[in-house]
Amino acid sequence: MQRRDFLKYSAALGVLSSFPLLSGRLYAAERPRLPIPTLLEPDAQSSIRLTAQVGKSMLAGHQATTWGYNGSLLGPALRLEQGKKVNVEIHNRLSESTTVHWHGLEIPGEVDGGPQGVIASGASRRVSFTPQQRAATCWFHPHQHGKTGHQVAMGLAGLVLIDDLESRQLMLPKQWGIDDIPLIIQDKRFDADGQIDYQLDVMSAAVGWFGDTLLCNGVNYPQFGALRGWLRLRLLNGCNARSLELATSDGRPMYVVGSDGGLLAEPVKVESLPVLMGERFEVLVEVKDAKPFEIMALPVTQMGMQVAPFDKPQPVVRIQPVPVHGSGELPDTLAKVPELPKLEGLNTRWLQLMMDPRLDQMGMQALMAKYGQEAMAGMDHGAMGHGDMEQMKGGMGHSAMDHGAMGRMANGDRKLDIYNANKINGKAFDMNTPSFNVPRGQYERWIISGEGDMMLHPFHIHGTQFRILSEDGKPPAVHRRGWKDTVRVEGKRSEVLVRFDHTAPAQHSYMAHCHLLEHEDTGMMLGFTVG
Ligand SMILES: [Cu+2]
Repeated sequence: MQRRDFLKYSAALGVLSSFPLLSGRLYAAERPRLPIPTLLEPDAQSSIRLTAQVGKSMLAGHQATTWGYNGSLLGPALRLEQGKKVNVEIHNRLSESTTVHWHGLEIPGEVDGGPQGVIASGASRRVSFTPQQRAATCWFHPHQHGKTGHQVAMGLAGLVLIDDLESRQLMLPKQWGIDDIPLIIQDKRFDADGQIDYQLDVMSAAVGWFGDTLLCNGVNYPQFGALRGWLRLRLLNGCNARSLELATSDGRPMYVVGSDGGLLAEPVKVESLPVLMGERFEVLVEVKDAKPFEIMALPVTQMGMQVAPFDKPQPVVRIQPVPVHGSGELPDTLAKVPELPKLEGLNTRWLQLMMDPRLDQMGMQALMAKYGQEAMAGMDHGAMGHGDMEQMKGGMGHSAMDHGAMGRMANGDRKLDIYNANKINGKAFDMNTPSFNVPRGQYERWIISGEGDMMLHPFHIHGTQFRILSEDGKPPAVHRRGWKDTVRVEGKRSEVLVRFDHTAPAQHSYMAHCHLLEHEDTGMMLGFTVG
């Protein structure tokens, strides 16, 4: 099935095409249009059908084999209603097992789609749930242990939009594909044949799999025809390992109205917006005049992520105003976000993220060997943990960085098992052994520590929308104080206030893990039960 079969172009382009004289001038002919994922709502039987399948997509000028839901790349946007039950029938037409995890949804462990919710090749699974949480932009993606990074890289990801009464009453832009648009941002790398070039190896297990091409809704640097007025962008960082920092090309501000789990109390104006892997933010930008602008991804100081072309700002999408006025507004107030409860006396859990020091060192050496010093750009200032920068530079010299040296290291006293080299509290992920049980309905304070390495670990917890108490040793930014399911951990400690309102048995435990997918796939994950 071709991508056009399920990714329909924006209706705003229909508006534009009624101005034929303008459209030729306004649209750069060579720039592809931003595909908008089809909205998929439950049918009369409250059912939605999702099929994970293989297809072909034009990516970076080549026909590449890609995977998608109900199409060849990415998937539809499911629109669900708070309090309304949905039955999702998931068919797996891939040649390998997969799972479908509902990232950000507060639903029972049985239907959460973690690594235990396996759907064999050719098989199907039906899950039913009723979202009770507030309006939010969530997403769904595979969670097949050891394969998540590959399956996401191949294209499996889709959005879940939850609506509620409060959100419907706001004057926010809400015409899908016209003034309410998703931007699913992902980087990819291609081999000489134009195929997606994925590896899970020492380098990617340490720093993550990253690419040299930025895609927005599956297309490199597309353009979108926007009404004059407020434009709502539902941003998803769908990259395996790359954190993003987004800004407009002309410096116009963005107003953050929502984070992972719902709307903020009021809009927060930002000049640029860091978005971690797995995170979503909803922002409004004002499209006032006829001047086009870009949403840009600025360089970030994350190991490996300043390799060219990401040493310079990269365009994500071009926003081209069309001569029609929009009707959405930026409200002064958005949603009720409750005050934090009293924190004294809460049960506290400690989650220490750990990387095998040999993986840390070998991964960075592999990165330097492949990309040179530029891969380390921005990383010189802080301590680098086990693989201290000066020691590494001194120790490697000029000639030690060949594969022989790597091989000798790998065959040292114990062979490094990369699939179990990342850990939490000293243990790599074990699907059969939940790490602890959390009483249902009770607040807990979880401290997630990244002390010991300087890697970025966006830490995600299933089954809950939490509140960030402190983030990497600092108070959270204002726009990160609402509902979240992912928190930044980068060398220091982060504290979150969690509560689980549904149960998760040992056979379908909830996961807590790093959302750098190659860290997750190589062990930086634990399962826990709620009951
Ligand atoms: Cu990590």
